[in-house]
Amino acid sequence: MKRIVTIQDISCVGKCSLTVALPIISAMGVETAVVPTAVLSTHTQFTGFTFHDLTDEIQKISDHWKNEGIGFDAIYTGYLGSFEQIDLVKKFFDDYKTDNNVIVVDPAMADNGVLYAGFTQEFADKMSEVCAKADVIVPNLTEASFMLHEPYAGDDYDEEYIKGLLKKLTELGAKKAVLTGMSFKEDEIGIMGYDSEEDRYFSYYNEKLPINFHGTGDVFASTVVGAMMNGFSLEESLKVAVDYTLECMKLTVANENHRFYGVDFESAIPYLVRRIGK
Ligand code: PXL
Repeated sequence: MKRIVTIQDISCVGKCSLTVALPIISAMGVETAVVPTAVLSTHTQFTGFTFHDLTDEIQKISDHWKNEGIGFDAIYTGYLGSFEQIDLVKKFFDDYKTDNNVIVVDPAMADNGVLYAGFTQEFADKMSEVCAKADVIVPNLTEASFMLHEPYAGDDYDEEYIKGLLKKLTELGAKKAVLTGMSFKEDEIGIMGYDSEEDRYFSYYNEKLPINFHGTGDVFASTVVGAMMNGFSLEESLKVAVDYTLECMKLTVANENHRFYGVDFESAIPYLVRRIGK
């Protein structure tokens, strides 16, 4: 069985970060080790959330695993809470990267043109150092714009502009860059990516619903990692992730009692498992 490690916070209520990555990747038949970087009562879109920093644990956990001879088929990072955590994650990559594993970075720090609570342009610059070490990065347009010091284009962009951003993202150092939430037709949304080693662009779109939910980026990135660990190519994995994220959103809309803070990814897990042929 493949084993991955994901490094991000645990928001105890919120349907994001570890409470999404752990169930989704596990459901895909992949052992999912975790490095919790902080414990929050909820994600930061709530007011009054508590925050307990676990930065001091990161190196200790990593050192113990080294002693045990533990390795990973993928290293997947999401929301990170501080500059120091970013330095520790970069070191973790140096310690655990091999010729046979893959580093996937979701620079989860912003959406809809704004940074999440507590983050600054300097933090976005620091996050691009994590992206530089990745095989695959999956920012949304807001995150990419902050990392590249580009004005946020909102809905006002075309393919040429996105291709330019993708190329610049790989120039930060990542081998492959994927922009999520890309929409060039009113009724379609999906991804556009660039493979710098093959100098090739790719894209995939599915139905666009007239609604946005929090946490879909984490559902998406977790699914990409899980599908790759099931032997899917990156492009096939991105398709699975777009389709599953849409399925989660559809089931959320259909549930009139859905939570306001995240999607019903749990209800769509049977779809995901069927989709990857498990
Ligand atoms: O979904 C990304 C995310 C992860 N973790 C925390 C967050 C957010 C987004 O707001 O606040 C703590």
